[in-house]
Amino acid sequence: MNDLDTLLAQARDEFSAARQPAELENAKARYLGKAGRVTDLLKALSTLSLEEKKTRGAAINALKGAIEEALQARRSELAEVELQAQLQAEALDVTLPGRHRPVGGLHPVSRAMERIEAIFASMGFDVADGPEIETDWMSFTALNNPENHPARSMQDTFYVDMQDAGGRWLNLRPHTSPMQVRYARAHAERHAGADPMPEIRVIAPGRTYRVDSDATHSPMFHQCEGLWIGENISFKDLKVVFTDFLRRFFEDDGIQTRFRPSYFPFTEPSAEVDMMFSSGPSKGKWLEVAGSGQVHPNVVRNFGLDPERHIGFAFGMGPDRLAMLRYGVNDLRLFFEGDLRFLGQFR
Ligand code: 2NM
Repeated sequence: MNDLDTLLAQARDEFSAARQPAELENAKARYLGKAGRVTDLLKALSTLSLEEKKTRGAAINALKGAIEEALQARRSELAEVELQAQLQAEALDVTLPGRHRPVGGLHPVSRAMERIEAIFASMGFDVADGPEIETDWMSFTALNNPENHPARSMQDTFYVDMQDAGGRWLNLRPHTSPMQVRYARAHAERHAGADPMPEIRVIAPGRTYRVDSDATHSPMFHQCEGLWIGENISFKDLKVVFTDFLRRFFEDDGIQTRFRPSYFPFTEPSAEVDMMFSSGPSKGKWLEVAGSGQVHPNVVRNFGLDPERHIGFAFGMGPDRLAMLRYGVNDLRLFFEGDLRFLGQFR
């Protein structure tokens, strides 16, 4: 191998070793640049004879051409590598599913609550909410529960390890009636001396708590109670109001209701409200949906009103159960587990 062949082999090796275009251009300068090896060879020609110049010059020119060819080949390779890397980096898989922004929605129980509130509001009922931690007097005594009533027991009611400013022990309200009591007392005070006093028409929806847990009971559940007190609001008003409510809530004008005698300390007389759909899977079956009755005179007195003049009805129902009936859910616990596969079906 002559010196020119060796130089060509070296140039090819260095070009192959270059991993970046800039490295390659540096290698090129070492051979073809102003101070490069090939340029040096050409300069050295001046010392040769004319005959030697001819053959040596031709050989150097051939070498130069071969080096330029190798350079060009390596440039193309590096450009191709760079292009492939760029294509990889910017690869776009058009078959991927789109990125969607999940849409939230109201909890089914909230939806039921909002329906209940809208229907009663359209009948002139105010919507009241208030404390979930209550005193014994608000949760039981004001509602005509005897001191030894079993509902007051620690097996049924959650007690809070805390007393209020007056040293009274506190509980998690087992129903929303305390809110009815608060509302009625504030109403009686605001309208003291007004004759006639404006009617009390209010519902109290919200969270309530009892020591109970199975497929149909949750320790936290929802209640909505209603109260209508006027000069002579009777059981027939209760029947009309509640039947109308159920027909609108379930969008079934053929719903029938049945008021079945019962007992509650806070009402007299008292009745369970049963309803029957006019169609659908449970047609022909009576379903218990609420408790109700004429507000007991002792309770009216605890409102701060005269039970001889202020007469009316109250009812209490479970929005959780109404939501189960409306949406066809068979296990109450599904509402409170927070599983989005279940909850997402109610958007
Ligand atoms: C029920 C059943 C019957 C009720 C009574 C009252 C109040 F405050 F007027 F005394 N509020 N709600 C009541 C009556 C609740 O729940 C099953």
